[in-house]
Amino acid sequence: MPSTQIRRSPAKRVLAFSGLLAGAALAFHMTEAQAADAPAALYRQHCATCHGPDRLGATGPALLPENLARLRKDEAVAVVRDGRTATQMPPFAAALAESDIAALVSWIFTPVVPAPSWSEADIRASRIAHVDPAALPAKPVFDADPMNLFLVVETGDHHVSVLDGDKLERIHRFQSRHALHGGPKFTADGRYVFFASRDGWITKYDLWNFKVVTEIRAGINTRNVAVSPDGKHVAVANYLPHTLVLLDGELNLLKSIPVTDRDGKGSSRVSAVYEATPRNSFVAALKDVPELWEISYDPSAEEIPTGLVHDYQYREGAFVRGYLNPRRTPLTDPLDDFFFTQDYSTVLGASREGAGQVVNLDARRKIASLALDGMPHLGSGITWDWRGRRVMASTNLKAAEVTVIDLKDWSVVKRIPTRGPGFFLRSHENSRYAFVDSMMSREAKNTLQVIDKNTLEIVRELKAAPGQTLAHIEFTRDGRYALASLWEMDGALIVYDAKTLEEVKRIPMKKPVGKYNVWNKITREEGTSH
Ligand code: DHE
Repeated sequence: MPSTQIRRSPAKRVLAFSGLLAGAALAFHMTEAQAADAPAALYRQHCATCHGPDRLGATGPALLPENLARLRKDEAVAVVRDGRTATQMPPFAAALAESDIAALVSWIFTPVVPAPSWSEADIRASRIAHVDPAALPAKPVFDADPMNLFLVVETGDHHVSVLDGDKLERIHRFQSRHALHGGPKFTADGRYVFFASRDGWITKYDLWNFKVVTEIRAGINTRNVAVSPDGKHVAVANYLPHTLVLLDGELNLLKSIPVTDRDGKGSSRVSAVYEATPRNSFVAALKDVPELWEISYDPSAEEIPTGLVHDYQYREGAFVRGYLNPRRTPLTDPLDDFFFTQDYSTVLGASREGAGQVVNLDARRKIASLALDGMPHLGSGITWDWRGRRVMASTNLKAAEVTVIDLKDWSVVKRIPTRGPGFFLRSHENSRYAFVDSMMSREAKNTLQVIDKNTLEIVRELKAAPGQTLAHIEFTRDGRYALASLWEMDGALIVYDAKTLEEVKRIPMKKPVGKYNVWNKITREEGTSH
């Protein structure tokens, strides 16, 4: 409190006695006040754009003690100084003195006062109904095949483009919330799509009428959203507050579940939540507690003992309805992300610090370890049949390789060396190729590598200009074309013929981070993320 300091300080008394010294005393106090405010000023100058003016997160995560629980201060200093692998956090060593970095880090570990919160009342109050869905026609307002549309998330100017996947032309473009992250999620009929922004906004969009229907802010810092195929249940994974939020299809709050461990003590961020159609459930990985949660959205779900819901002590005879209540599976390490086998019985999970884990959702226990270290990006994993075996493959954000794993015995079939660590791996059932980027490598981020899914060898490289980023592929519905992102402010979608691998056309876009084909998503095509 600078004003309190001024009242108490000896220099203030000097100021009262001598008008001559007043200027100097004032100058002294200004400096003192400025010193107290220095980390905040540094934050405003260097960090606020990505982490939010109030430290509540934007494109970057929230910088609050609650969010930094798993990070030591010396590690935080290193992150600010050297940047962070696998994120967009740049190094500040050239811009900030070591003492400034230390002051900044100490400051972000101090609580924001008053503590930020996002209550059920806040969630409810944030809901905006833009249009009455019943008043909109239940058929597309355009001629293109509604099942072969692409949505392209352009974070350059926070817009979403809609492409006709047959003509490969843009048919609509609309403004989105700031910094959408994760894949948008479609209802099974392809009409509605749900987006999540990093700052907690969930948007329901009517793709047949090109209209934002409803929005709600489900959290302060959000990871992703999952939606049941009928569009009646929506789950939101939050980093801040530590909640998993359940909404109905009109984005009314059903329940905000505080995410704590079984004895209710340790609380946790939610790493990610995904929908598991054959199980009528959402499955969520927790970042700070070694548990995997499964939450049924089937109103007739069988009862479960409360011991599996929240109490550490199993209380015999105490049951709750399974509907919208988490069932816990204890793990050896918390998970940062995971991948479902095609039948959704099993989860392959990865954690930044520990080894990979294979978890059976019915047995509700870990059944094997995975020989995966570094940071596999399992949410981007794909599967295909390889020599009579079903395999899955994943990039690794810390290692220059694609790892191919046998889904029967969890062994590593092959480690395919790539130009650099990559984010996204993509294919299509009708394509013999899988495309992988190296976007975490400064030198190779302009290169897409093409893997032959039969020989497991790299067979081709597709390059943008040096310094540019080329990443994230999605195929057309029939697998004939592969669309890649030239990830620049004046960027483009580059359309490749998926057989000849020749460039077919470019569609200008503003930093198109991701693109999503309606058919591939709703049919859970084996070559794309779900
Ligand atoms: Fe993502 C999806 C986690 C940084 C672009 N990212 C996901 C998903 C997870 C995840 C769990 C799956 C959610 C879903 O689709 O429902 N991402 C993380 C991280 O932990 C990480 C490394 C750190 C962080 O900042 O959160 C991270 N991600 C990034 C980026 O820096 C990227 C490249 C740019 C950006 O816009 O933030 C980025 N992530 C994406 C994209 C998807 C995604 C484009 C959707 C992929 C898809 O095709 O489904």
